[in-house]
Amino acid sequence: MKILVVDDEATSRLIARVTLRELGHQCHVVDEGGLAWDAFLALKPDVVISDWVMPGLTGLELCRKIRAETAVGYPYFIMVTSQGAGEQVVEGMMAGADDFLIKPLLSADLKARLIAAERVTSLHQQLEVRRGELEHLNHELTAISLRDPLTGLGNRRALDDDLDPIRARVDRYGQRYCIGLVDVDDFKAYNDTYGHQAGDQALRAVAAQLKDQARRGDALYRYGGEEFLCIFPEQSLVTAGVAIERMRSGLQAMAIPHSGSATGVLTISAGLAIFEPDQARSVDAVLKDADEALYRAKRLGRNQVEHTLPPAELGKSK
Ligand code: GH3
Ligand code: MG
Ligand code: MG
Repeated sequence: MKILVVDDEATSRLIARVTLRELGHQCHVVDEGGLAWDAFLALKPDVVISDWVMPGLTGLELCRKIRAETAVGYPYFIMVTSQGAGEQVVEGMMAGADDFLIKPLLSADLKARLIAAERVTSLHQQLEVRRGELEHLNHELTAISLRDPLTGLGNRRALDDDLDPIRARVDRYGQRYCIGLVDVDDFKAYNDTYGHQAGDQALRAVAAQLKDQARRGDALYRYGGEEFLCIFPEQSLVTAGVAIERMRSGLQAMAIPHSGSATGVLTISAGLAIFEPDQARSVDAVLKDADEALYRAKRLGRNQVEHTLPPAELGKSK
């Protein structure tokens, strides 16, 4: 173990140094309280053995300071007091000391105390490792709970989480977002013709295509069964329209056979809406717009992108 010894008495320091070295511990010794804190921070010891009365900083003050410093884990603290200082022992333990030794220091006493110190220190280290593992696991579980297992995209829950800050950024910082709803065309027929597993494979291919065509900063989610949602930050209907059109044509170019579709290949339709400041509209209203635009794209024959605004208005929305 790494052990810091703080004592202003030369004999105690010598006994401590010899005993600790003999036991194979790494030992660092300082001869006054004033130096102890810096030495403690530099060494980050597993155990501190400190005299009570010293110039600079008393053992009690040192102990309190160490216990207040949460970033250093849990060093085992042994307070060294003079004979007959029973009350001091209680006060020291209350301040956070784990054990005490009475002067004059005896090598056997010190050895016995260090056995307990090693036990407690290793328990604390195991707890720390376990805590780190749990924290890591927790992060992983959170990530899993936000991801759609089939496509690897964010799921509905992730979208709900992400929409809150988006709403705030529109209100507070005047940012704007385009929202695109994408739906695979004639997908029921695809499943009926090629089977559900092939359907799953096709959904993965669509998700990969959307991801390929998206830019950094765009966010993609699996919105429902064969529906996807794209968020384009700081885009107008025109520029987001270009992006989503690229996704549409990209999928068509993959030419995944689909005998039940008019084009003979798997395609998507999309509806696009904008969420911008000074509109006093809710995200839900914007999603409804996108849904209506998507419905229009379906009605107009599928495999196309529709916006919320008529073409004349689009020209102004650069
Ligand atoms: P439209 O072009 O109007 O969107 O027609 P559609 O057939 O795509 O729409 P509909 O809502 O009638 O059917 C959607 C189909 O998507 C039905 C459902 O079984 C299928 N689907 C939804 N989720 C999954 C999935 O995870 N895997 C597979 N293989 N199919 C799915
Ligand atoms: Mg659908
Ligand atoms: Mg569909």
